[in-house]
Amino acid sequence: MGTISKMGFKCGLVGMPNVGKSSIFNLLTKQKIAADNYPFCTIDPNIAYVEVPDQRLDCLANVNKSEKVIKASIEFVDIAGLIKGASKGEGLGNEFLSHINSTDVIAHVVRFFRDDDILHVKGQHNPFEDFQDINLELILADLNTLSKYLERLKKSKMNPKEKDILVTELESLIEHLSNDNFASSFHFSDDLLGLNDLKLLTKKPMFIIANINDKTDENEVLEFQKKISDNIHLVTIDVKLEQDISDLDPNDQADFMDEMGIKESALTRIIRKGYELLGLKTFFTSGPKETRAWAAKKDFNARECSGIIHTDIQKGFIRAETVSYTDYIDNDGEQGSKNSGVWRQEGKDYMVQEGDVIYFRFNI
Ligand SMILES: Nc1nc2c(ncn2[C@@H]2O[C@H](COP(=O)(O)OP(=O)(O)O)[C@@H](O)[C@H]2O)c(=O)[nH]1
Ligand SMILES: [Mg+2]
Repeated sequence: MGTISKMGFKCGLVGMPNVGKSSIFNLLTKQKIAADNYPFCTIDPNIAYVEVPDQRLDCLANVNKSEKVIKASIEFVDIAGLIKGASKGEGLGNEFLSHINSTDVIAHVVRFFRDDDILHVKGQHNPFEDFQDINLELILADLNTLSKYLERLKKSKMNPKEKDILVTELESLIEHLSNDNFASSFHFSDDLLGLNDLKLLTKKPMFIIANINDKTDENEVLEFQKKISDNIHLVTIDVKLEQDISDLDPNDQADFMDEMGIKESALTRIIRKGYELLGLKTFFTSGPKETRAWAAKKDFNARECSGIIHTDIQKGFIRAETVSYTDYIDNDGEQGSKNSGVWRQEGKDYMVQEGDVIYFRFNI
């Protein structure tokens, strides 16, 4: 991935109908960021741009007396319409699956809350079965993609030796999925990884949002966690409670959370988890005009990071002047960092570190 669009990081909410996806989404949109910071945002009722909380921003802004503070953001998409049979065209079917395809992370919402007034699509309460039903649709969609891909590959004019290797590897991937496994748990060879046009839903990182209420038996969530693979993270949320909190006056919110012993809102935890699973790192730009956090893929070098700010900076990249966040704060900003010799000049290949404060030099 060379240049990326600024708003390119997407987290899709999926799950059975009536599990609370739209309710969670609506809570996220309440934190909607000031639109004038993001003039290129399209207005789509199913997309929310959500700011990533980061306390370091205020400290940086304080050093430079910045007029404006802009947080990093990620995009959340409410993906409705997944039901059993989607991979065979039920419900929104393939249209729905292509929405998931455009996301980078999947947040799988599972209903643990109990409420007789809210219809359960399957007629009975069974979080694990719900979870598996959705997963199976994703696996079936991938199997569909893979068999078409394999057919095309077999007909292609590729060097027969290379082709044979790929065919064998794809066949073992198909077998892996046929045994109800996700592509994310398959060991991809470099050859397979090289197939950039092969896009699989179950290869995307996924985490679970367990939507509970006061009638949920805690053990039920624990039992669920035991049944799923260790590397699938789970965030618990009580949507109704969070709705109540968000309806409070901002000043009362903190008090209420203190009383309830809640350290961080579930939304903050969801946003963080999404950010973490996207494999992102944060770097900062800071000056009197604005202090801003930018999200970059973990393996982005200085030049690639500069492209997140503007493609012109990437094109005319000269160097990155940088210092770690801690050194920047300890030395009271740029001048202090220069005076104590921690301010560095780095070239285009410099691997930007989490928290770096950067000034990019470029010409156009
Ligand atoms: N009691 C209760 N009801 C909920 C909870 N979350 C969602 N609901 C209700 O369940 C219904 C479906 O929720 P919605 O967010 O639209 O689900 P979606 O189909 O997954 O988008 C709505 O009437 C919600 O008010 C919850 O945590 N507790
Ligand atoms: Mg919905």
